[in-house]
Amino acid sequence: MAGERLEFPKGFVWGTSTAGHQIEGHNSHSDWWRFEHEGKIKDGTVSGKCMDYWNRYEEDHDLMTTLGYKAFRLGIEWAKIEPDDGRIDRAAIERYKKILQSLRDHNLQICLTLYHWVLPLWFADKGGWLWEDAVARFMKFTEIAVNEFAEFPDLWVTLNEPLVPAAAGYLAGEFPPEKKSIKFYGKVTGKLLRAHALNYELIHKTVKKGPDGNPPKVGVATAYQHIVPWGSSGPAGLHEKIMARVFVSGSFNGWDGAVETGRLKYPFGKGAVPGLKDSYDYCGVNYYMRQSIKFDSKLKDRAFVDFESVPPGIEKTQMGWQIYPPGLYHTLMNVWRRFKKPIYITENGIADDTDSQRPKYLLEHLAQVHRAIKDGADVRGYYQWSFIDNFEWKEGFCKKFGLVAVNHADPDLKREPRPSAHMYSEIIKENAITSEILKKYAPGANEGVFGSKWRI
Ligand code: IFM
Repeated sequence: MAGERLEFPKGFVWGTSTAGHQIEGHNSHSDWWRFEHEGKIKDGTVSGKCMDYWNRYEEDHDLMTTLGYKAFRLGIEWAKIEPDDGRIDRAAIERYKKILQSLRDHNLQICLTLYHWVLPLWFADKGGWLWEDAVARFMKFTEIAVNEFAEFPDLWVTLNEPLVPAAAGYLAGEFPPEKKSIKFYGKVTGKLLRAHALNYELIHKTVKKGPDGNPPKVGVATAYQHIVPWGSSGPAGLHEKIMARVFVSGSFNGWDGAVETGRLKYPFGKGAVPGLKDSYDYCGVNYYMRQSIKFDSKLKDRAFVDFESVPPGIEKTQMGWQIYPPGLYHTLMNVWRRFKKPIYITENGIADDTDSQRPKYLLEHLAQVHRAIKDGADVRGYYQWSFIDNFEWKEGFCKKFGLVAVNHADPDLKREPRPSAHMYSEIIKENAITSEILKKYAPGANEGVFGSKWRI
């Protein structure tokens, strides 16, 4: 075992990932802020001052550089920039510029997300994404943001996981605005596809050169689960196979298919969308889990499908998600075959308050990234979710995704790197997973990293 190494390509981008609402704090005037104050968060918390990144960004960037991290993904909050309809808060823009400049000063590459699920209250009250002016008004905001922040991003993410707010907010009724309608899901997704296409064009028109002197790199951070049928026998098994296909084609295949062809299909709409075809300069992959589609006769209102069950022998995270590293490999290979564009893993991580699973999770997933690169996929970078513990939407603060622990209840909000934060530093320094790193942090991962365990 000693002396083994999985070497990454020279110049591989090693970063961490976050989103505005989940770490900044001081976010009011938004649909999520209202939702939190209506008591809709499972652990009863509200985002409040959150991790106060808004004020402590210098300290956080210092810590990133001390740890040797090379890149950072962050988001901007529309509700901070346009808290009331048509009122632009200059101070918020200036603060974002300071944050971005500080990242530059720390020599950290910047990946900037324009939309990560949160809407200003005034916009939500007009109907959110269902409002007929939704796309036009979103574009007014992004025009300001793209002009103001043009010089900074190495990577632009127009939308984060667009199918999540569409499905959780308009189909499953779990996120604001808590609607339950396939028609709304389709309509909202169609609008998000249009919004992406328009932003792709806007960024290319506005920004001639990125920090590396080349044209800007624009994409979407897409959530891909590795979806498989559970494998029951008889009619239940047939239902599982059919539903697995339906989910794949109604979700990321539907989204990616629309970007590939430039055309919308049911349930997202129909016809061509100007500028949509081929509107990825890179593919952003967010991968966390496998989902096994299991027939359950009791779940009539969910098409008799149980998504949550975990097959025997598979470990799960504190979110209840299946840990399945080869799903990342298959996702990367599928995305590569489909688009033949550079790929960045814009998110991958685990909720684990004690850091007992994270080192192994991280090593085994990175080994699959390495495997995909070896098999020809042009994977250029990896952003671990998350740099620090974050406000995890409906779960509140109880789910800890951070490499760096922050206790929201601690008045000092002290930053304490978990062991995996140091392990990540060592991987970055080596630009490789080595048997020494593995032995030090997660000896149990040997078969899943250097062995054949996950070569499936
Ligand atoms: O915290 C989220 C993030 O906002 C989007 N992707 C998944 C993460 C973990 O659930």
